[in-house]
Amino acid sequence: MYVLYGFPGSRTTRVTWMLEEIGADYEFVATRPHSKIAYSVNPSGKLPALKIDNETIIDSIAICSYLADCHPEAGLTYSPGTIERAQMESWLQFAALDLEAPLWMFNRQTMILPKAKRTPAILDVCTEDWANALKTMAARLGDNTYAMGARFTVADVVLGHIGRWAAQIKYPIEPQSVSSYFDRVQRRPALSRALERESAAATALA
Ligand SMILES: N[C@@H](CCC(=O)N[C@@H](CS)C(=O)NCC(=O)O)C(=O)O
Repeated sequence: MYVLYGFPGSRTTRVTWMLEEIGADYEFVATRPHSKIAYSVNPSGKLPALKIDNETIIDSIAICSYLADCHPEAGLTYSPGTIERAQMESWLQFAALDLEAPLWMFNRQTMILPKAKRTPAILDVCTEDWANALKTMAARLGDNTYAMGARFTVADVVLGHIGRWAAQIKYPIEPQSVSSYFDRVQRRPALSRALERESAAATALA
């Protein structure tokens, strides 16, 4: 059985979403970043982390990819060495480096860091980088239903989660094709189940 250590409503949600997509049996241990429990699974104290027997995987995208690989019957990835796999990995890197990086920096600079550590001049750079990444995303998506075309994959879980995060902090989502794509992937029943599971676990944090 998988044991997910995570903070509800954070990057953890993309892993909970994946676990629901594959129909896995899992325990959800709700904890805060930098808690004693968080340090017991990740030397940085960051979350999420996934425990499988005595092994632990950290970094949400690595965890999601691993889960997709371990459950080929769910059809959420492609075999290593195929062009499709390389293209899907490219989407995952785009998600982490082009989309998530400016979003995370903006989020930290406006809501997380203490005021004395903030650098307001960086906000315009984040907003510009984010807007440019969304334009690139629109061009890459074209008329596709999902990142990889007609097939929903782990890339859509990660991208969809980033879209949800951006909407939560009211970051602009343009053009409309990207906004519609985010709406489409966020309608997955597995995401609703993941959010229910997280909100039930969140009560343990209160
Ligand atoms: N690359 C890691 C980043 C993990 C991360 O930064 N998680 C946040 C919660 S969403 C956290 O633990 N933040 C605490 C910190 O930045 O010190 C991943 O994708 O899992």
